[in-house]
Amino acid sequence: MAWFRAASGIAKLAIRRNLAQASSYATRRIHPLPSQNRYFHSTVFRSKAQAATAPVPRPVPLSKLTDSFLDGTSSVYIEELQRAWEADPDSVDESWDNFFRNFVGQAATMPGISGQTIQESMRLLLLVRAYQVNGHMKAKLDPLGLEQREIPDDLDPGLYGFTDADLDREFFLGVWRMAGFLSENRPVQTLRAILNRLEQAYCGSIGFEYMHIADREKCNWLRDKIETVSPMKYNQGRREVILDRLIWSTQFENFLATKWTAAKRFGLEGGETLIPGMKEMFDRAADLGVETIVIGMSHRGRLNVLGNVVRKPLRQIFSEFSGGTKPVDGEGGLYTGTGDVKYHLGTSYDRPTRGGKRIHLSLVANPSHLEAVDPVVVGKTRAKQYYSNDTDRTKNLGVLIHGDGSFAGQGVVYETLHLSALPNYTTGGTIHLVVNNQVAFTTDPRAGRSSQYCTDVAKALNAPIFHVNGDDVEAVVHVCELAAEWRQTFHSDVVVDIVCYRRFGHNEIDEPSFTQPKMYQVIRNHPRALDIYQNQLIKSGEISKEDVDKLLSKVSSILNEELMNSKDYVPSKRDWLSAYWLGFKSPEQLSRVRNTGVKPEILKTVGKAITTLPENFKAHKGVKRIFEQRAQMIETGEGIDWAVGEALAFATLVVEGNHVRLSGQDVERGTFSHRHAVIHDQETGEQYCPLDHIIINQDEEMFTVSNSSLSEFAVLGFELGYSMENPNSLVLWEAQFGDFANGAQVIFDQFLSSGESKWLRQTGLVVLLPHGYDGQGPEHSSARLERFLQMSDDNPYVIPEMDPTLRKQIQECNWQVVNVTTPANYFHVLRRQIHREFRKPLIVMAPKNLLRHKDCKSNLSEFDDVKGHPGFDKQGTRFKRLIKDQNDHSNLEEGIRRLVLCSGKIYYELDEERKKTDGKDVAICRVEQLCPFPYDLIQRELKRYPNAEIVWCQEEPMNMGAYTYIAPRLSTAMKALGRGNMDDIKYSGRAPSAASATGFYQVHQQEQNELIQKALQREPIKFSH
Ligand SMILES: Cc1ncc(C[n+]2csc(CCOP(=O)(O)OP(=O)(O)O)c2C)c(N)n1
Ligand SMILES: [Mg+2]
Repeated sequence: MAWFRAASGIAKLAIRRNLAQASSYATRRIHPLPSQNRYFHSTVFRSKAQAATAPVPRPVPLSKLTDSFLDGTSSVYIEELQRAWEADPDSVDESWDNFFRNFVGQAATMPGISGQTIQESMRLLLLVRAYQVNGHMKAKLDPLGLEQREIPDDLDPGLYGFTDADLDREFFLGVWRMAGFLSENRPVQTLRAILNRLEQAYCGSIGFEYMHIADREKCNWLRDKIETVSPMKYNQGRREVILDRLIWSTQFENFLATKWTAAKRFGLEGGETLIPGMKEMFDRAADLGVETIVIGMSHRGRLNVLGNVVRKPLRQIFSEFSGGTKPVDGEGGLYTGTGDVKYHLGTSYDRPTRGGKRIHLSLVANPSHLEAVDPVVVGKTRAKQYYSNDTDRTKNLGVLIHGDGSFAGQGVVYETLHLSALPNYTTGGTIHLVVNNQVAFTTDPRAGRSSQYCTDVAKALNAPIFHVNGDDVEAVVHVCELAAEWRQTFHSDVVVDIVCYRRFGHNEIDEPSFTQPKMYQVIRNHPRALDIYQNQLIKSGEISKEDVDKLLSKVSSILNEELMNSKDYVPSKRDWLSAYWLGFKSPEQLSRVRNTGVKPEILKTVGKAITTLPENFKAHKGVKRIFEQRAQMIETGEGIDWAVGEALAFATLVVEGNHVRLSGQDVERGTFSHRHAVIHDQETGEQYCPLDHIIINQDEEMFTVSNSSLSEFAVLGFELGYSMENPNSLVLWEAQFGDFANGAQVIFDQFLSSGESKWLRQTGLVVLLPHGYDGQGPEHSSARLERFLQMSDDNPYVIPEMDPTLRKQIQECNWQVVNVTTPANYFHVLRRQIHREFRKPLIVMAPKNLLRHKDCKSNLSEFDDVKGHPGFDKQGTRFKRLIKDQNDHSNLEEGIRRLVLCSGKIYYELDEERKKTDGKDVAICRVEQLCPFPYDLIQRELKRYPNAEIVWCQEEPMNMGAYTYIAPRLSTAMKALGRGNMDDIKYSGRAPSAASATGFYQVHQQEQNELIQKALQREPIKFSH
């Protein structure tokens, strides 16, 4: 049984080569069965014929497996197996085949033979595995050396019975289908050498965490990179580049610190190796096919990234330090918005790479709210992929830079990570870089998170995590490159955790020793990463001190030169238009009002396409009925309901070449089972989306409707980022119920309502928020209309220019808020988003019971642009900002005693009650667009009813709904006409309330009844509220 002993690698390799030439064997090895490859629990069945010749394995009790192993039962069994194998290698199980191939024919007396036993082999495997799983726990990650971590027992060779006496014995580790240490083609090594290399690979400056990844192929890929035969080493040329980049990163902060001592810049000192790391990552990504990178990051090191990585001109950065951002004259006018602090601004540039390519980098503007920009970056990346036809998602990459505190603490991180593999949201992997300076403002990690690492959240995604000591610039560069390779190979997320420190306070005027005295004692005496690296290179003789000094002085003279140039720096072009946005107007440029009606033939054609199902498609009978009714609506041109109105808007926009994307929870069917944008074959489960079949050879993604993950913050952020890429797209996010939108409040506050003003970036994103009081309790009634109106920036006391040819009211406002009541008006407001020369967010209070309301119907003639049809005027057919009373009122109705103004579905209830009570002397007008306030149309109605008492009717409580927004504006409109003031606006609605609605249905009905009665009561309303 001498062959059992492990022997020299050379002999084994020769055998392997011989065996590999036998074709059946080679094929099996090269093409593993897919089932084996993909799933953990898999069984490989052998053919019956083979099974018949193979000996039937008998169980061997462990007690029998002695050190010499091959005695007793086992040896008999193995001898039998060996004979069978010699006769036909295919007759035994593959694992035994492998076993014999490894060991057969070796001379027992070859030099270096150690007498490796099967137990030792198994223990050694466990030891290697322990390093793979837990090696990172022993890695030297903390540059300050303050970290106290218990080293897990399983990294101790003694645990496996190895002693000093074993250190110079040779062992063979090969395991079938393994990479790295355990691969079969590794030579026999002494235990000492194995341990050394394990320590180097897993416990040096890099802690690799990847054993949570279930996919064997991915783990093997990583093992190949980590467990190399000898440690990775950069050549001199690369080292010089790394040094140069580290000098730039360090000098940049230094320069700002000396020139603007009191300015806040959230410096990168202590984490300067981020810059060479990022640059290498981008170079490597470019080598591997990436053309565009969208970057999101917060305050820390942002200016350094802008200057050194994105290459925003240094003179511009310095000029902003000296005097802030300056208004620019040029094509877009002087519009500057409110501006923002310099460490929030975004920018984009084309940057050459080391490999001689060019890569387009854009850093997305972001608010102070940490991590809020994450989904925005991912959405923008996805949009770039769509527009550049990047179907394998290898040309456009998203990179997010996080802080340790925020990565662990902010929920949106998890929400964003969970979009990463969803078919309609994936971007083929985001690279995450954490600047882990081991403190968040004044909070220590032990108070800031419960997990060991700040990156543990990414394990949920099976992302590999590379922790790296931020003082070891080469290690940082190495893992950054590796991250780029991972992303381009596996198209999934990867995390680099740069463990560093923060040399100064949270910002430059903050005193860190108040709260971290010990840490800062160490930091004060700690050398900079640059000093460490340059000393290392000088010591090894790779670079001379003089050369280092030359590099240092070159960088500082360029910095000084740029400072000089910054004094008269004038930005040459407006920074807010990206390529697709050329020609779009700024808020101060006049833009034309356009017709949103559509030719009747087109309406009929697309109407047919969206109401026809494929012949053999077995739709649910309820859905089939709905589609038959829809077809009927198009056919007759009558009774078009909400869903068809919406589908017509989408379809006509698609026909005109626009991209339409609707996402949100359950939007495919629609929360209220009304949309049915995707239909399921009841027998095959196959899906059909009628809106994918509007034009011939329609691109699959041109119309996209997609159920999202159950997230508001990340999904809304994603769609916002998506919408910012190209103006020729209608991007919509729908909340399940409107009140859930507050889960995404940061996106509304920080981006949607104020993004254009702060960062000069437009978006036409549409937000659909189901709203309306149906007696379903506090949580499902209100989309908190008041919040959106309160954030609107139109002045309540100034009537702007309202002449249609001069009007810029919407352009000057931060967003539009509508509560639309007819399918046709919904159609037009959606189309208006695209048929204009600027983009503005649109908040829609979407209906619930109007989706099926018998009166909430429109005729096809209201959608077209035919002269004489309803709604057609000089400019064509358009969205009605206000719908006047439906009775045939003339321009002057002196007999009308009351004008009830309202918005949304309460209109239908008021109208019904008016019919019941024969209230012919009451006019009811619908304010369809609440913001910006339609002063012109309101005044038109005030003039029409000169004697009418003016009532604002709403179903929301007084402190909610539109009342507080409407009242001052209506009063401004009234005052201008001499029709009274605030006291003359009579309120009919619910009383102020903490909860948005009652949970008792009967109370709801009673309240609803009372507010309707009050709005229509015969006698004048005594009090204004
Ligand atoms: C959502 C949010 N909460 C609180 C803050 C206030 N804040 C600004 S920086 C900071 C600490 C961030 O720590 P970390 O993520 O570790 O980044 P670092 O500043 O250490 O680079 C805090 C709490 C914020 N900007 N955003
Ligand atoms: Mg931190």
